[in-house]
Amino acid sequence: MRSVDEIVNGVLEGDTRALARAITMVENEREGYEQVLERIYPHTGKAYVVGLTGAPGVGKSTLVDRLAKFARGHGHSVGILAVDPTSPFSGGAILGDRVRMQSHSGDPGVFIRSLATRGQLGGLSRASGGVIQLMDAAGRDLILVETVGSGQSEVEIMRYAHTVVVVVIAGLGDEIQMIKAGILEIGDVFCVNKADREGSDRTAADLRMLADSCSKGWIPPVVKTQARSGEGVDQLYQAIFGHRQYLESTGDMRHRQLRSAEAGIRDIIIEQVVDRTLDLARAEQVLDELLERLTARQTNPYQAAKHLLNAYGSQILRMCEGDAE
Ligand SMILES: Nc1nc2c(ncn2[C@@H]2O[C@H](COP(=O)(O)OP(=O)(O)O)[C@@H](O)[C@H]2O)c(=O)[nH]1
Ligand SMILES: [Mg+2]
Repeated sequence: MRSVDEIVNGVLEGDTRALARAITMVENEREGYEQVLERIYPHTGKAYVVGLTGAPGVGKSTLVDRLAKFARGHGHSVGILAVDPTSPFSGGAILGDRVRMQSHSGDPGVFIRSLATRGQLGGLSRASGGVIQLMDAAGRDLILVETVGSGQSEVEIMRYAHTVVVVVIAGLGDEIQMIKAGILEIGDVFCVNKADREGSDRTAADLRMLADSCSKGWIPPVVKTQARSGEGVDQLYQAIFGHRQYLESTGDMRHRQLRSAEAGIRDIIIEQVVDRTLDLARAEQVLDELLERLTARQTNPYQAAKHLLNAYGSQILRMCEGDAE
């Protein structure tokens, strides 16, 4: 196995093989991955991170592919992360993404990776945050993150993005679904893809009204695209960079940076406290007993949670200190 030193140095030199190895370490939580992430962290914060989110099949991968081409045309290096929590391991969606992003094979300026499901709560978001940091430290100028799936994990991962693009198509009733899932609130740019479809103008007009009504400060632009032919992708690119300029000129960039920093801490606390507390309690059969008592209504969830935090809090703190060494 390669040493942490070699991998860290490789990533910082922009070596794509080292970057690929480091990402695999993070994805599989292989021994040393936390050290790698700790060591590269001081070298992050330079990349611009754009998240694209939306229902399966709306054309996110095709758009990402087009945006990457645009960015290459402007001389930027690109990292692409496709996150699909619904697709375990060799799932179809990610394979499809690979195919749709193949136009970059042979261009070392575009680095593509996908992440599939992770068992635990927050695991996918934490791994995504780590991968984004690795690509950033490896010198990628623009990082495009594609997420699909059910509301919560999308929202979590998008906290790592500077600009969030919400992609919809006409005729799915997507708008209503998104309002429900809270996706609409996180959009900085709305993209109505497959604008060749009937009803696209209407969908765009509806979104424009929504964007106008709920915005404070930045009014999210609505862009119509046809990713397959490439039509409108230049406008989408401009809308994304218009948002970037807005963030930079208003000081809102600082808020995005703080949001991303908080997301990083939160994901780790969830792992170290939530998962560890439950794992320890499970291992000592304390959890089973508590659950029995809960279902018998002999205790309540607040009492039970306090009991567990009391019982394992100091042990977990010692474990965290051990990790940090
Ligand atoms: N008609 C039409 N099809 C498109 C357009 N953009 C993408 N597609 C197709 O929609 C399908 C799903 O695209 P994909 O990028 O994989 O969607 P994702 O699941 O959101 O990543 C593919 O067959 C694309 O070729 C478009 O603008 N118009
Ligand atoms: Mg896709």
